[in-house]
Amino acid sequence: SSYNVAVVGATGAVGNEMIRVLEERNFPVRELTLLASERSLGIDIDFKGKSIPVKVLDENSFAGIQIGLFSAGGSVSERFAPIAAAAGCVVIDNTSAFRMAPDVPLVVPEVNPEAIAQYKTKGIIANPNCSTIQMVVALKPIHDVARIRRIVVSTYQAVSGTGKKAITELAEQTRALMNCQEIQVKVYPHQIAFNCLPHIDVFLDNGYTKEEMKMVNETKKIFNDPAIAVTATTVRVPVFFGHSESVNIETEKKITAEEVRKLLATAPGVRVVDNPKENAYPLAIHAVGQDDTFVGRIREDESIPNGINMWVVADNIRKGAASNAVQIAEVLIRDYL
Ligand code: A2P
Ligand code: 11C
Repeated sequence: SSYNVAVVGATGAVGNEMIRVLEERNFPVRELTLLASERSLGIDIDFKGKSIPVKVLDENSFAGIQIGLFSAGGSVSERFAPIAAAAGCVVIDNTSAFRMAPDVPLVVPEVNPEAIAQYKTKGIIANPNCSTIQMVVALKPIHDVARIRRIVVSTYQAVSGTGKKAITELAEQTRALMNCQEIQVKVYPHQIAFNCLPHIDVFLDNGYTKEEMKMVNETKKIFNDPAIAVTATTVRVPVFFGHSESVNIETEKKITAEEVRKLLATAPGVRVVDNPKENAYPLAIHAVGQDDTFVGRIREDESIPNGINMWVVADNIRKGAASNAVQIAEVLIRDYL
């Protein structure tokens, strides 16, 4: 059978990739509805050789639609996801609006596909934050055998995580600076070209950013392990696509670097690239366009008895957002619809 699917935020960085991933993975789409704001009226987007006009999202957009992939920002999801669910559409929401709601599953198919069953209560499944997704894909196999007690993560995140406007801002600032011209600073509070900003999303009262606390709270929920200790520093870097992460873990049981390498070599969704002598390690430029999470620089943390360091890279728009959402939809139709 095939399904009527809507993409909400179809003209955005993630929404557009959702359309590409549906096409590439040959998701059984009967009819594809593309939704955005009135700013996008008149835009057509190709899907499987057909040009589809973008429609304006409103309360009546979801009649007859079975699956809605949402990526138009938290406030749009807060308002429209319940409306879609009430119309019988299962919402797979890429925003942070519902991730921590106790009756909304937060799912990475390689890690906790069984959680999808919970979708029936609200009709909503949440897609985690991009920086969380790639970290848990890499850590799940280790957690299963050695039990991770604590994670210390620092991220190097691409501007595409902020959306289309930020991609333009990095390109324009780079061009301007290379031509000795004045730059415009609009999307971020500071220049992003040739710079690193230890600031992603808004600052909270505890001194952390919201992005950092997403990594803490979402990891506990996805692993269904409130005891796991997580601390994060999230940094925006002048990279267009692909988030990189330095991940340090402390495990209950000793696990060697060689054992981690072996474990990850057969883990779903993981590709080990770890041959430093040949300068082989995961790179953002190699992860772009891929759905795997790349892991390398695997080594024992010699400062503690049971510690591992690694470098984890993925395409934030694909595995971090669009591909993970479509993979959730694939499990949903296989096991539930
Ligand atoms: P539009 O292009 O019409 O503004 P990005 O994260 O790359 O900035 O993209 C955001 C996506 O969310 C775009 O497709 C954008 O559509 C859509 N969007 C933003 N606000 C709304 C809204 N109020 N209603 C519908 N779609 C929205
Ligand atoms: C970034 N992680 O790179 C953010 C983007 O909660 O879905 C995704 C925000 C989210 O800026």
